[in-house]
Amino acid sequence: MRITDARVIVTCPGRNFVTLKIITDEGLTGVGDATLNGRELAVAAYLSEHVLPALIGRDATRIEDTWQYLYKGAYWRRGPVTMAAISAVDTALWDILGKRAGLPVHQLLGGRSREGVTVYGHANAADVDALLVEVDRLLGEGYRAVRVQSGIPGLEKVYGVSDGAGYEPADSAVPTETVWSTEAYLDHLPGVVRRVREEFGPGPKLLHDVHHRLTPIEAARLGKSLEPYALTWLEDPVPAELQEGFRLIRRHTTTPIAVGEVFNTVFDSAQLIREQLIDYIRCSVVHAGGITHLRRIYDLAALHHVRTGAHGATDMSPVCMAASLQLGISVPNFGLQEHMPHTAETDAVFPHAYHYADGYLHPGDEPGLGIDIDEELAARHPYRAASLPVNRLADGTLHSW
Ligand code: CS2
Ligand code: MG
Repeated sequence: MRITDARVIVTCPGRNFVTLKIITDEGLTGVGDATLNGRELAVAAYLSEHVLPALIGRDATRIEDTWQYLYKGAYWRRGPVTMAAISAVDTALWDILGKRAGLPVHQLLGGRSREGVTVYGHANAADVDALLVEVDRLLGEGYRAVRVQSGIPGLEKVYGVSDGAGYEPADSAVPTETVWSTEAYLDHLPGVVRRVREEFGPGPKLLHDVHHRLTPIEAARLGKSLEPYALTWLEDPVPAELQEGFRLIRRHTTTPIAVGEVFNTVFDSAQLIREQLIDYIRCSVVHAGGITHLRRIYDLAALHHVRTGAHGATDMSPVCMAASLQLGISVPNFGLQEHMPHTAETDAVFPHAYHYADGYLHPGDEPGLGIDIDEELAARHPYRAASLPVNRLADGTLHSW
């Protein structure tokens, strides 16, 4: 089966998405997500200019060889743009393979290991009283796990807390600037989590996303202060370029740690996993080289007691979610899947089989990934420049956002 054509579709049904569609000589097509929030056009150009011309004529069933060809053949290996492009090709080829076999991709990966993919929802609010209402709403919708994010007194904007309908951090063409105070955050957050735990008891899985903003010793302090509330995970406590830095956190606290959403190859997390410095690996299909590479990361994690915690924000398309669920329903070391429901406008562009019910996402049993892109509808939503914010301390020092 030969690849005869491929096209990159950029659309913006409320936010930007980049989708690769691959067409074969047997009439089968496949889709892959190539969305990199704030850098969408970089990936679109990488695909159109440097990848697609080399795909035409290739055997569509040679998924591993194509992955190696695009990774090693690039010479300039790794990085978020390159790996998102490779992911899109890889994901689309798995989609095609499943369709050709008449099987859902999860069946090609070894089949179901669970009845559904347990998801966590987002409870975000400006203050803790409003946060309790949000947690209650999610628990009422059947979520067993809830990520809690709260405003911080004295800070105008805080990660994860929107000031209106919906939450989309890439809110302007030129990055908006936010001000951060680690002192105010560390003083306030433990009390927020305590209130949530007191209100809802030991049952719900509670998570919190630090979003890369602490030093290891600050993260150790926070982890220790949260131990009485038994978090399922503390996410991205510190920027993770220095993987051995997590040893310091581990020395001080038993609060479980999740990292990985900004990682794009196994090398970004290999030390963290091998030394069991983390408990959940959050890499995603779109950012970490597709199904082929992400399953390698997940397999390494499985050997070291590390579970999956796939990133699933709305700035990854439903195509990424569909692919993530194929892995999530089948891997032995599944942990949790993030679930930020897309808008109806987005879902209309990406008709899909997966669905939410009673705290689970179900991938369905459609051949391939069980999703497509409505190209005519996609064409009605032109790209809109949008960048992620930049974060500074009160004295102007640039800080992780
Ligand atoms: C966040 C993401 O969902 C999460 O865990 O860290 O929403 C992240 O802020 C966005 O993906 C950035 O584009
Ligand atoms: Mg996160």
